[in-house]
Amino acid sequence: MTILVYDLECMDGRRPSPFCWRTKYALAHKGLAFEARPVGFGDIQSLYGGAYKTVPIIEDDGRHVGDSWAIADYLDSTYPDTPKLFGTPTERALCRYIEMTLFTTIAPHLLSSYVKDIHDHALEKDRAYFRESREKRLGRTLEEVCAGRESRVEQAREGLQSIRLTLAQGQPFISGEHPGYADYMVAGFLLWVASVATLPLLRADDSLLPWFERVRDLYGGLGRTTTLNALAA
Ligand SMILES: N[C@@H](CCC(=O)N[C@@H](CS)C(=O)NCC(=O)O)C(=O)O
Repeated sequence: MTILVYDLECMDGRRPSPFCWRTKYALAHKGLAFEARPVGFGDIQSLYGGAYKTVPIIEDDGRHVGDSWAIADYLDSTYPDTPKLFGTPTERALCRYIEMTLFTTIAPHLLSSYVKDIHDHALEKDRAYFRESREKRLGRTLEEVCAGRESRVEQAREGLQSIRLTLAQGQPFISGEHPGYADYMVAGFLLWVASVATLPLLRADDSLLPWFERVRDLYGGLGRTTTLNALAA
C-alpha cells in the first residue's frame, strides 16, 4: 500500500516545505512506499473538506493525518515493525528541543531573508495569496521584510554552529552513527532555503555541506528529487 503525502509545490519542480521534507524522510526511514503529490498553497484548503491549513498531510489506507509531528507519531504507532523515528520518548523530546532551537536561532532570520524568494518561486497562481497572507502576518511588505538581509543571513549561518560542532564530534549524522529525525528536520530547513535562495546561505567551505550531501544521498537520493538554487557560495 502506497502512502500519499501532499507536498508543497513551487515553480520548476521545487518542493520547498521543510515540514514536507521531514515527513518524506520519515516515510523513507521506515521503508514505507509513498507518493509525494504536489499541491500549491492555494489548493490545501480544498483537501479533505478544508480540514487542514498546512501540509504535509498523509493519506494511508483511507485515513488522513496532518502536521509533521502527528504524522511521525502515527507512522511509529501504525508501523511498529519498521525502524522507529523515535526509539524512546526521550529521543522524541530531544528532537522537539532541536526543533525549538531551530525555530528560535535560525527560522526568524531565514524567514526575514528569504520570504520574498519564496514568493518569487511560488506557483504563479499562489503568489497573490502568499504575499497577502505573509504581509498580514509580518506587518510589512515582503520587500521591506527582506531589505538588508545580508546581516540576517549571517546570523542564520552562525545559528547553525551547534550543528557543526555536533558533527565535529566524529559522528556522520546529528543523530549519531545513523541518520534520524533530527537530521531530517535540519536538512529540511536547508532544502527549504536552497529551493528558493537568491542569496546563498552558507559559505563554500562550510563544514555542514558534507553532512548535507550525505543526507541528500539517503534513500536513493531522496534529497536530490527537487530543483535547488545554490545553498553555498
Ligand atoms: N506544524 C506544521 C507546520 C506545517 C507548515 O507550516 N506548512 C506550510 C508549508 S512549509 C504550509 O503548508 N503553509 C500553507 C499556507 O501558508 O497557506 C507541521 O509541522 O506540519
